[in-house]
Amino acid sequence: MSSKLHSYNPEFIPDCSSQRFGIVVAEWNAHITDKLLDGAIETFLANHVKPENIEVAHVPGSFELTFGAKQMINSNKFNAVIVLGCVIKGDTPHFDYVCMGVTQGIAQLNATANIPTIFGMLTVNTEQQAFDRCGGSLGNKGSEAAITAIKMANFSCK
Ligand code: DLZ
Repeated sequence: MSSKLHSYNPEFIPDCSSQRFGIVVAEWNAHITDKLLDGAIETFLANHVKPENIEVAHVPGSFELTFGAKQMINSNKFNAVIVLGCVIKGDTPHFDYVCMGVTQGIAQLNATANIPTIFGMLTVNTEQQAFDRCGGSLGNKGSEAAITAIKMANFSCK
């Protein structure tokens, strides 16, 4: 089995045909995050998630992803939540603070909530590195987030 999520083997993807997924997307760097969202939705649909079981909500920037995810978790509607964002170091004077804030926020949700939150935020040095990861030479991290969401929604420690 490949260790790369973007070349996953569909045979190893659990049945998620009756599961529900929430996606929170940052509007900042929308030219990138829209592509991450497309990748996530395409991958959910390719793995038999029903379109009506995918809910998308937008927030202004990546820093708001934690709040958006928390609201989705508290709605009790979903089996897993994905956050999608893009922070570009060269364009973001307080890059480290935004990245750390979101990383810690999502980690805290994962440590406390009953459903998983999947971290689909690009933290890159250049716009080109972002393009490479939203459908370019390094795949689509939104798609990888969807695969991770499906796997984690079906996590079992039996
Ligand atoms: C302010 C800001 C900056 C400078 N850069 C980014 C970025 O690269 N990516 C991103 O998603 N958001 C950025 N933001 C917005 C913050 O995430 C947040 O929306 C504002 O600080 C308001 O809380």
